[in-house]
Amino acid sequence: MRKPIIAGNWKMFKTVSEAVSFFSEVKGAAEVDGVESVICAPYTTLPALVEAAKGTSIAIGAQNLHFEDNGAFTGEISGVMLSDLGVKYVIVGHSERRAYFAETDEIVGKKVHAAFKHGLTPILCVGEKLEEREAGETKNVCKVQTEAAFQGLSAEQAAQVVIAYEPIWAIGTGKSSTSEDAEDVIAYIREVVKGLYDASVADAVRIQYGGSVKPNNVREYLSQSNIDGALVGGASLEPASYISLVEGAK
Ligand code: G2H
Repeated sequence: MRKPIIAGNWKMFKTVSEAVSFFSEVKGAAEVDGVESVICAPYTTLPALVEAAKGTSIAIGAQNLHFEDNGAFTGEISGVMLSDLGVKYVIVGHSERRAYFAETDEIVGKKVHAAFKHGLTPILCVGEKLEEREAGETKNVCKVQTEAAFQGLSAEQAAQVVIAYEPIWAIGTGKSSTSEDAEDVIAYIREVVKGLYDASVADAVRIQYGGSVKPNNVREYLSQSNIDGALVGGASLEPASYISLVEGAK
């Protein structure tokens, strides 16, 4: 059985004091048996959050990493640095990074490898733009992105990847994919993983839905048999809302 995983993606929100105050409110309440709870926060808040999360079951994640370990890459942060902090997860290939920071499938693939090299679990984002959806290209886009990101991974690594299917037109827009549509695409992504490896890897991989997930729709998504969790932006920023999301994944 795959353990449901709720991951908050704070994007570029929260100072250190705001992050610490949030954590003190969700500690305990956002620790629910049988649900994995992850907070992917801005780099500046990670040391304080990792410290605050000690002794809790909430894991801390980053939202990006560079694929090299170190070097002349002004402003970048590497997997070595994240792992040294005690970070457990890292979001890779979020559509905002693909769109605003020119991340290609090739770069995303290198980042997935860098995450594993340093003991971090990647949350790999895939998903189609509105025009791709309208052109009937949704599944093909997800297939190409998934295959590129999994290239060169061992079966053992592949089974640990968390995939987040985020239709880009549903991100932060209040428009969410229906749970049936999301299930259809996510079941297809699982088939893609099966094609790359085998049924046991495909059965182990956890696939989240992301895009305007809220406390009032999280249960509906998670009731679908292939949807194993949610990657949540806006609704993960308030403590009460985050707690409801984790409870909703029970
Ligand atoms: C999609 C999601 C989190 P939101 O980016 O990754 O954001 O829940 O605000 O649509």
